[in-house]
Amino acid sequence: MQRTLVIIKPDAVQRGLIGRIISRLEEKGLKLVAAKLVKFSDDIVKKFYSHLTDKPFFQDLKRFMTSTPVLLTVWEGPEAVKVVRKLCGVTNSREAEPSSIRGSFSMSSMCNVVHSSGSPEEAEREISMFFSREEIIQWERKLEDLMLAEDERE
Ligand code: IDP
Ligand code: MG
Repeated sequence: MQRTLVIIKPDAVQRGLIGRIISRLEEKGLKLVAAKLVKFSDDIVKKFYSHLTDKPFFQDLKRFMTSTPVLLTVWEGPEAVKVVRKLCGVTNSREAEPSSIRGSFSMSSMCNVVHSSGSPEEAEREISMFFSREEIIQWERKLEDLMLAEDERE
């Protein structure tokens, strides 16, 4: 089953939105398989956002991402990466679908409440940055056969 990383960012943690964001993902049918509260260091931000270090907004992004702990979560489901990207909405929250998480909770292109992995390869790299194998919990969801067809449960 595909996995994706969702980070609940400092703005959402400060605003008390953790529960509402997690609810959206749970309600959709994604399965939570790992979670951890972490305070990012400058080095982690540089490594995590290595594709952005040359951007003019990078210093602000680093300050933002290190300001408050973030909640790291891993979710599982068929096509989880694509499904969760859609649920989150596009980077600039002002352009995001109003029903998406960013579209619902943010007006910013930086303080956009969540991160989600952009591709299955990115998801694997990001998850392995923060979680060991033992920290990803395999558990049986009792309602699985009511939520997914058999060929979607692999
Ligand atoms: P993504 O989070 O939608 O995948 P990326 O381009 O990977 O978008 O950028 C990572 C993060 O960097 C964004 O979520 C946002 O917090 C910040 N960011 C990206 N582009 C801008 C910008 O133009 N201005 C300010 N912050 C930005
Ligand atoms: Mg990205």
